[in-house]
Amino acid sequence: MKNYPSRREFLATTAKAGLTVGLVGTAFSDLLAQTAQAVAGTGFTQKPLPYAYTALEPHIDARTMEIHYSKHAAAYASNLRDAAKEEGVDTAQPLEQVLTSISKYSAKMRNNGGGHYNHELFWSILGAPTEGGLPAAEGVPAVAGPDGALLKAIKTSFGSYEAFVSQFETASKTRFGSGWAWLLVDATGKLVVSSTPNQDNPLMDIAEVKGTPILGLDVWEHAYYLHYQNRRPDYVTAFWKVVNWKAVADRFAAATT
Ligand code: MN3
Repeated sequence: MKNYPSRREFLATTAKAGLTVGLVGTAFSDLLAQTAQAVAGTGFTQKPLPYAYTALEPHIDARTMEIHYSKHAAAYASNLRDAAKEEGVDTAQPLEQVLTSISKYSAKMRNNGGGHYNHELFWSILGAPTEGGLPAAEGVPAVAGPDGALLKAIKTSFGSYEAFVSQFETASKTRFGSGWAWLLVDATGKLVVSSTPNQDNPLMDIAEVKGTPILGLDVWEHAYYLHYQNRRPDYVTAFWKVVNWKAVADRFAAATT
């Protein structure tokens, strides 16, 4: 699990945080080590959704996307900033830094820090369906499946793409109550499927299976109930139609180089 920001990005971040003076006399490699968990540096505020609410139809409907992004996810971000204020957490650091030592923080930080991170990742790995739905121009086009180094790693870790899909679907369908299914890169660089309850995720020090998530599926009822009601398995199957595999491949590359 290696994720080092470039020196330029690192200096830009620290300068913004007013910490540049503090760098004097500290080895740059030590500072890099401190930020080694940063996965593209998730902030403490919501990024704009990278496509229209309608972009994922018919697989994920616009009303669900609107409520999910503008109400549920917005609340996690807002409550995370409240928790950061209450617990004296520097919001200029990547959120990943907090998540990797989440056992030291409150339940409010765990639930909302995880909630915000998980949704930011989720929006980023979705894209307009390759078949059906609206024209790709209205959203980031999804890719039919993984290729290149990611596909090779999936085959090495699971035997085949189909075996990976089956394992991921089982994790999604059998997660009791609310939670997430994940494809993650573990400490040895291997791809692993896991699931977590509530808003926990594999970055957290309390997670049973730890690593860097590169693909996640929200299986809370709020993510699918309007369109699929109790049929979580149908939502899980439809998910593959709207995965932006280019974004997953970028996360894989960042987690393994
Ligand atoms: Mn959700």
